[in-house]
Amino acid sequence: MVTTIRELHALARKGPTRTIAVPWPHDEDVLVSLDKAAEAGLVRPLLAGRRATIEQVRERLGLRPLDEEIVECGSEAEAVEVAVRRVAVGEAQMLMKGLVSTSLFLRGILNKDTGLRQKPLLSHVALYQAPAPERLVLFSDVAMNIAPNLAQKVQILENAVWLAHRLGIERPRVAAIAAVETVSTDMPATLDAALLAKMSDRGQIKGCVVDGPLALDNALSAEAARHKGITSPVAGAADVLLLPDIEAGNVLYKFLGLLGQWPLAAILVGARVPVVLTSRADSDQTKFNSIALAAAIS
Ligand code: COD
Repeated sequence: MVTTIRELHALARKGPTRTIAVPWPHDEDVLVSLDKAAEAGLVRPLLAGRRATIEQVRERLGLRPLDEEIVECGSEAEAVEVAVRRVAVGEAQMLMKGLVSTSLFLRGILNKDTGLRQKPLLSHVALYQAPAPERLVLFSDVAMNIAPNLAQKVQILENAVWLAHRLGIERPRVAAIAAVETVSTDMPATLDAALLAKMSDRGQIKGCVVDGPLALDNALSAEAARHKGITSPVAGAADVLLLPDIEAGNVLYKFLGLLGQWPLAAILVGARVPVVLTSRADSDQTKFNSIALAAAIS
């Protein structure tokens, strides 16, 4: 079982070098992370963008040219189209968002004719290394699905559980997060969370154990759970946090990013290949971690 981001790097290094298509990689953190990943033998970059700009950024950073292919593109939209197409025809085995808007990038992946859909619902998973004791915790969905209904939450949960299994977490403990740990008709997230827990009890959701509603503190802290008198196999020990919507998830994601203390890797699950999807403001280290995660599960 992978329990730290460092172990994830080691797992990624065991696999073959894969081609990673990156639209509009005109960004220091993107290029530094690709440089590190290429050096580690994880990837061979296929860059869709402006060659002159890529070379300028490289020069500014003192990076040497890599063994890579650059496809000249005149716009972000063209770059997304080229990168997605190269993956679709099998010339690249991973995809990574460059300096393009998340919506534009996601629409390219979702395109019914030319995109990369595989599972019925694609979702984003942020994988954090939590401290004391060190362990991996998956947060979803913090970046793609805006206001998922119950059926979509089941799919988001299943995608996160799929990823947890790939990392060797055999029976992930899933916390369906709300603001409180009791069911309240005024708070729809608590109703969905209670239904997900019951679906898990009845075997409608498999391969994991789900409890909810749980508040963030009692999902992650055994002490907080004890304090509130919650008895649950998930409380205080959650491996997966199912966030109620993109607002809750993304605020948490950005806040943890600003604090910068929990190492992070972030990808999209459900497409034909792993997709590295970090925020533009995420560090080169987070981007490298995310490439390693994508490589580890390829
Ligand atoms: N998985 C599979 N299919 C999907 C998904 C999904 N997650 N989302 C939409 N679809 C399908 C729909 O079923 C439909 O067939 C088609 O795609 C269009 O659906 P719309 O009209 O809801 O989609 P769009 O194109 O308007 O929006 C889809 C986005 C993913 C672009 C949108 O949900 C979005 O902008 N999400 C937030 C992205 C973002 O800004 N994140 C911030 C991160 S920092």
